[in-house]
Amino acid sequence: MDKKQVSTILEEIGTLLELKGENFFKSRAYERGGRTILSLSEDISDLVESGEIRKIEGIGSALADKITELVTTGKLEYYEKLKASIPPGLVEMTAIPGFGPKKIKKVYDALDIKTITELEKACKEDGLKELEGFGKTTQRNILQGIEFLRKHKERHLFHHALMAAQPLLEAVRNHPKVMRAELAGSLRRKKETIKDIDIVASARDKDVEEIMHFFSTQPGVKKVTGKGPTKCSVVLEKGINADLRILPDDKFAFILHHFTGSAEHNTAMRSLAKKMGMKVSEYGLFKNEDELIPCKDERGIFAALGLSYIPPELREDNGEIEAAAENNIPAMVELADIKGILHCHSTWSDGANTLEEMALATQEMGYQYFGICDHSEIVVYARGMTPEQVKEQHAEIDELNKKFTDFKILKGTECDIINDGSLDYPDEVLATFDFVVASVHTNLHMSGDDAMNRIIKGMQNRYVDILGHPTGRLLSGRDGLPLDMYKIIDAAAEYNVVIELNASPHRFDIDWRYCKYAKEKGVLISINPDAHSIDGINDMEYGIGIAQKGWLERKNIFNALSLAAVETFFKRKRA
Ligand code: DGT
Ligand code: CA
Ligand code: ZN
Repeated sequence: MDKKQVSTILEEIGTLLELKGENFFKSRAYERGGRTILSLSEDISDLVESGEIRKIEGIGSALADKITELVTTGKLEYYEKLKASIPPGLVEMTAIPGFGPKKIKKVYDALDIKTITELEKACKEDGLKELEGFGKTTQRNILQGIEFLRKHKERHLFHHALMAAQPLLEAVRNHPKVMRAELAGSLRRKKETIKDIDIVASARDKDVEEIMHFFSTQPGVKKVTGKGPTKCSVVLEKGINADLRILPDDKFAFILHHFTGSAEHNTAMRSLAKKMGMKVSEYGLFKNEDELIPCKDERGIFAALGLSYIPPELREDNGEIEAAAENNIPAMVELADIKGILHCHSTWSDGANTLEEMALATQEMGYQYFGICDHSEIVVYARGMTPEQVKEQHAEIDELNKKFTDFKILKGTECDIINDGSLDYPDEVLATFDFVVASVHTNLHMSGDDAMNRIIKGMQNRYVDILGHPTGRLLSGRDGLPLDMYKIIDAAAEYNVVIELNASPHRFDIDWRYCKYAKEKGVLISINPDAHSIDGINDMEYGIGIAQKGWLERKNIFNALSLAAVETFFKRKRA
């Protein structure tokens, strides 16, 4: 069991304890323990083996015992028992945005509401009104939350699906009778959320049965839901469905292309083929009705249709076929192009690692600069900083910077844009930072016009360099502000503001669908991890995937600029 898995279980225990109404400090200890584990740079099994786990601050002996049991046996009896003692519907309710364990317990205790369906019915009938704090507005918010959950329930966050898919793909690839195997579907196209995992493979007909059996008995497979001559469907532990398709190797290019999709891209490919007197589908590429044109790989299919290679990320029928026909598919940005990391948090606000740890990790990864952006005062739940604390942090940065050569910590802030569009710090305080990321964390239920005015006014402040996660959406929790992104991009061009592409797989905000327009308008995009721990910096890789999906090239990316160039931008911006 790795750090992430251990941390998830500890945090879940915290939630379960809260649902049981256990001592607040006890449940917090588990949640905090979960975060601590994630912030460790050492390998978790080494720490357990050497007993060092017992010496870590914030991990008491009860927690250390449980971590040891988890890491050595892969299971935890305490957790299993705890889970069994709570109606599963209550745990499901914790996924309703804005409806936390305390509220769930209150409703359960008073009205014996055990499932989301019962909760929904009660809210519709104003059945919670007798409970303190559950007036009409709260009940309406709960109903909206349930609706959001339903809409998104069928989809999984990209990184969850990828982590579930990778070991399966590896296993299939390493099977001696498998010739080729690849991820397909939305996962290969790096979409922000994933309905199910698609894997395609090639093998000889007589081996298919054996490979399917091997696939369906992999660790992590919970249930087999379908088996046919070429397809095997399973459900994984996390509730994610996965399909494996196996065909002879001469069909591989066609099934890989077809099942990579998107359906819209496939449709456009089909009409192009038709125009050229050909036919393309999962069965092959044909001319003169049924004469197969052999293609060894996808490149061959595209070439036969007069197209250059189209990377999977672009296959959304968003102009890729026209561009490929003119040999005009751009070279998309890559992780290696990124020169520095901006917008991260530390223990100064709600991060798990210290500023120094975060900076050293960034330097270690080979970047030139690290822009710390802890929260501003208004975000109380994230321990937003007072101007006094900002001064202290700046003194620490000055000291740390003396130690570095060829690397620099930039003094940044993630300053909230409050309701009326003004910034949470006055200009005198903003002026003390090297750069300012402005974003929204509060009042995300605003209406269209108010939301637009708020963001645009925020961007007009000359100290604002980057608009952070523009809508404030959470892919698993809330829609965010209803912004007209085209107008926001126009405003960014007018006021010379960079727009963030938040690389956290929970956000991916700005949405990739608007990146091409930003590119046309000459608005630079900064790919920022918004990391709250060292591990979070690795989200950059996901952000790069989304940037590629948005057709962004190196020249469109702000933090692909050198340290000197970003510093010049910041200085000119406020001059
Ligand atoms: P999702 O919803 O995240 O699973 O997205 P995909 O793209 O993985 O969709 P999925 O799993 O339903 O199907 C995989 C691919 O198969 C899809 O991207 C394109 C192809 N495909 C599926 N249904 C159709 C269809 O009705 N027409 C065409 N042209 N292609 C299809
Ligand atoms: Ca799929
Ligand atoms: Zn942030």
